[in-house]
Amino acid sequence: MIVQYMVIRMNFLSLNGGTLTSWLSYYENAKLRSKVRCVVEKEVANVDTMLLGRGYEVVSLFTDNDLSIIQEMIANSVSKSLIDGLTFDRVLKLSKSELAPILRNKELRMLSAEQIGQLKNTASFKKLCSSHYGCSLAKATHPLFGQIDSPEIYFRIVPPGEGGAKELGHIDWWYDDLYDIKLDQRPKFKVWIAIHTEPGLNGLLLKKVNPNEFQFQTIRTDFGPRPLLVDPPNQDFYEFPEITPGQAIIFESNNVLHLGAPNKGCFNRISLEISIT
Ligand SMILES: O=C(O)CCC(=O)C(=O)O
Ligand SMILES: [Fe+2]
Repeated sequence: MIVQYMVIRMNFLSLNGGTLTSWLSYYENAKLRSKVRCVVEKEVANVDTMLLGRGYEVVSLFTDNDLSIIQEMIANSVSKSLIDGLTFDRVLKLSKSELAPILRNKELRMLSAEQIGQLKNTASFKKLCSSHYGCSLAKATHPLFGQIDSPEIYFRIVPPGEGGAKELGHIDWWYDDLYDIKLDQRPKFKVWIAIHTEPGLNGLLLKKVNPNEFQFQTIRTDFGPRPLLVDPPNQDFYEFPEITPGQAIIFESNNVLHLGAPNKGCFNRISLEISIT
C-alpha cells in the first residue's frame, strides 16, 4: 500500500510540475489510485474529472486585455495573407470567399515565432503554465513537412453557415497517426480558446469515446493527409458546451471525438488552438 501510494504520488507530482511526462502511467494507475483518493482527492480533482470523466474541461483562461492582444495578432496575420490593415472587427465580417485562401491552409494560420513570444508573455498564458496542465508546448505538425521544431499554436476561422460536417469529426491523435508521430512525442491535451464565439450558436462539439470503436479513412489534400470519420455519429451524439470569448476548452488528445459546431451565429467564429504535452 505504501509503495502504491508513492508511485501515485510521484505521478501526481510530475503532472503538477507541468511536465506531464507520466501522463500515460498516471492514466493506467487510475484504478489503483482510486484506493487512495482520500489522501490526494483535493489536488487531483480537476485531472480526475478529465481522465476518468468526460475528457474535457471548460475554463476561464484569457483576460479581456490578453484577448485583445490575441485578436490584434490574428488581425495582423490575416492582413498579411489577405488584405492590408484589417482590424479584428473587420476580420469578424470577412466573407467565406474573402477568407478562402486561409480557411484550409493551416500554415497561414500558425502564429509566428514573434507572436508566440508575445503570447507567452501574457498573464493568461502564464496562468495556463502554472496550472496542472503545465506549459510544455507540443511540436507543430506542418502540413507539408510533418513534425517541426516550433510549438503547435494556430487560429481557426469558421464563417457563418460553415462547420459541423459530421464526417470531419476526429480524435486529434488520428493526425499524429497520419504523420507517424511517435507515442511519446504526441500532445496530451488540446487547449481550444474562444477568441470570438457566440455562445450556444457556435463552438465545439465533443465527446469522450473509446477510440477503438471509431475508424477513419485517409484523404489526401493539397494541405496534407486528413482523417475522414467512417460511420459518423449525428450532432446529438456530442456535448456542446456554451463558450464565451476568453474561455477555453481543454480536452484529451487521444480519446475525445470532436468537430467544430455549425456556425449559426452572425460573425466568423475564431478560435486559437494550443497543443500541450
Ligand atoms: O475548431 C474547430 O472547428 C475544430 C477544432 C479542432 O479540431 C481542434 O481544436 O482540435
Ligand atoms: Fe481537432
